[in-house]
Amino acid sequence: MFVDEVRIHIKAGRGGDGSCSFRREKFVPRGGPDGGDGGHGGHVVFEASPRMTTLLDLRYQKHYEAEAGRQGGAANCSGRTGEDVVVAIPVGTVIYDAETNELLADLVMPGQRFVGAHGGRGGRGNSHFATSTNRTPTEFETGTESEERSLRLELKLLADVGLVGFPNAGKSTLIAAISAARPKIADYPFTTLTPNLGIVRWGEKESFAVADIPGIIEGAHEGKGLGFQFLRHIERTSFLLHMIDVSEWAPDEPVKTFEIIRQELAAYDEPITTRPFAVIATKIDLAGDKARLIELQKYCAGHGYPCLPISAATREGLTELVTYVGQQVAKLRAAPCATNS
Ligand SMILES: Nc1nc2c(ncn2[C@@H]2O[C@H](COP(=O)(O)OP(=O)(O)OP(=O)(O)O)[C@@H](O)[C@H]2O)c(=O)[nH]1
Ligand SMILES: [Mg+2]
Repeated sequence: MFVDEVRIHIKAGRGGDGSCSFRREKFVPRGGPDGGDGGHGGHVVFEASPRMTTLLDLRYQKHYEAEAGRQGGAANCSGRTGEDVVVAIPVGTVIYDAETNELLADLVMPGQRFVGAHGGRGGRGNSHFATSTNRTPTEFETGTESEERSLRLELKLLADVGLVGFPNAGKSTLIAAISAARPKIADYPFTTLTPNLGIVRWGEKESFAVADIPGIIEGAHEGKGLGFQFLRHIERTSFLLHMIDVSEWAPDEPVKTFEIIRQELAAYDEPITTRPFAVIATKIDLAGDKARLIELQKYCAGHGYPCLPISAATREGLTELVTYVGQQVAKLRAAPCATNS
């Protein structure tokens, strides 16, 4: 099961108390203070792990608590430090404070860590409090309280290219044809219910990552179909492919389809519509007299949008598509702020 949003509660370990103790030695009636310090409490730490692909584990375990520091001991023995709790999360997870919605961390690199809750400090033992006038202090510090907070974690896939389109447009068929991803493909809407990620190799040794997400439909902004729940997975992409079925049996007119998708994207997040994109006319092997393809091509030419016809079934246009997208991604990596204009 794919889970991309969870709420959890974390609590670090409290600091251990300092100790109050005096040296006991034979023939020394009043030994000096020797109370050791308390240990620091453990932290709750998040670590981005490339082995994890979903937040599912955190749906089952919602509470994480690190160990408290131990109390200091006699003979200046420090208490043991509480062990950290390390929570593995997928690369691409964004961590928010669940109450204030403040963005706390965005773990995009494998191995990257974030301390979500700091352990309390250990208190000092009475050996620290001896002065020239008070050689037998009974004073010691208690450990400090630890941090505790509720968090919301969101996984946003890290991909260069996002596939958007109506259900059944051929998104998953394309990702299966150009990468090693093997998503479910079928002749009915909403076959894809969770995002798929595929790595496309091109050129000598280059590659880009593509995210295939469930289809969106008119009214997605009102929650129709699967609503917007998966659009977060194209937020980090730098290039979009608008997948439009131009086969003669396509249920919708291509230009209208394109415009609806643009409106839905704008309703989700206006800046997404300034992102560079190309229009992909899919299923051209079923295009009949090509009326729909020609209509879409004319429209794109009129607006200056790149339009690439493909058939994932016969593989027509796939090499051109992969090379074109690879080049665009390479350009965008070099100049990450470019837009379609
Ligand atoms: N003939 C032909 N059929 C295609 C082509 N691309 C996709 N199909 C068929 O179209 C249907 C839908 O394809 P999918 O790839 O599942 O479509 P999708 O866009 O991922 O759909 P959702 O996951 O529901 O959003 C399947 O029956 C595919 O076999 C193509 O180029 N030619
Ligand atoms: Mg699909």
